[in-house]
Amino acid sequence: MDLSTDLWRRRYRLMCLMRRFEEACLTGVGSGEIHGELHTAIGQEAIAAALAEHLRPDDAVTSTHRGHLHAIAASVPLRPLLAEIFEKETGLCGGFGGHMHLFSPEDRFSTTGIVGASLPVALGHAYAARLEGRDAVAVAALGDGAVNTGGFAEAMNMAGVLHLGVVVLIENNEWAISVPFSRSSATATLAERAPAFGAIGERVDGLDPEAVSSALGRAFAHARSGRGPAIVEATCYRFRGHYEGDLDQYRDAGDKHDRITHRDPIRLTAARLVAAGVLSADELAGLDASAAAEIDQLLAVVRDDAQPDAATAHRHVFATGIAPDLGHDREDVR
Ligand SMILES: Cc1ncc(C[n+]2csc(CCOP(=O)(O)OP(=O)(O)O)c2C)c(N)n1
Repeated sequence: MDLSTDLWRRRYRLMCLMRRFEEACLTGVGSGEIHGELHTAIGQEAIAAALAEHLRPDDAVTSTHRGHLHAIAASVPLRPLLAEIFEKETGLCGGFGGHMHLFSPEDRFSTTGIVGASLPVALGHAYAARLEGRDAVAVAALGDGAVNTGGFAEAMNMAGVLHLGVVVLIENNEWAISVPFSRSSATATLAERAPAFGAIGERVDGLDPEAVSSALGRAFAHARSGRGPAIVEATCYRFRGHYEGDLDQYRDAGDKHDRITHRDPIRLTAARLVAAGVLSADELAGLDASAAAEIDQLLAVVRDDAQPDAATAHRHVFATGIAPDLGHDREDVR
């Protein structure tokens, strides 16, 4: 089989799988199985799918409150990932973290709900790789809002000073909750801030997996070769509200409808592949059907998993063995 056809097959299926995964999470919100604010990245699949193509097993990825797809890109196993989101004891963190707190040390993957806080953690990974003599890259995936935090500027400067192998993947979906990018950035793009930090930077169409993958290829090569940090700003649009339950009254309803209908990265990719004769509409439908079946099966398994025992609710609340005993002991605090 033609290599590029095979690449497109994998890429397209992964985008579909990511969409179906997020839809499974929506099901859990609707049924009341998932509690709290759930943030999906529906509409942003092309970016995470492209990221998956560049990661080596020893690379690290740090992400945000909108981190499901980055976890999939980082090869975090789907069963414990979905189980954590569904708050099950089979989850990555035993169901204690929930959807915003996904940690998989084996995959060097973590998220944080604190906006802007994923980048300093990526710096730690990159510095550790340097000390261990590995040419691993640390990716910090974050949103356009995170770029305006103080921690972002501090961490970027340090990455530049130390020439750390950090790739900053900014998903510019035009909104930070209800604040539009156009009213929160002093620069027309975020990529153009890169030189201030001794980094390279470029902006790409985040609806086009090929464009994102090419830009990431350049960024990874730069970071891996010890030349310092790289920024890729991928433009996109989130299809859902900021979180499930957000009334989303700050965005123009007509524009939103238009984007979802005409600027869906999965549909755009499918149309391009068919037009170029790379894959047929039937083949594409088959790839989506197989991704949907995989997620349906996974959802059924996870739904059957048990929730953590209520008696363990205080586990991980109090540190044991590392601090002076203050009298409020762990297992007996129930
Ligand atoms: C330090 C901090 N400030 C504020 C918040 C509240 N908050 C949660 S998400 C968010 C917006 C983030 O926007 P962006 O970085 O663009 O990511 P997106 O949600 O668009 O993916 C804010 C302000 C937070 N979690 N942490």
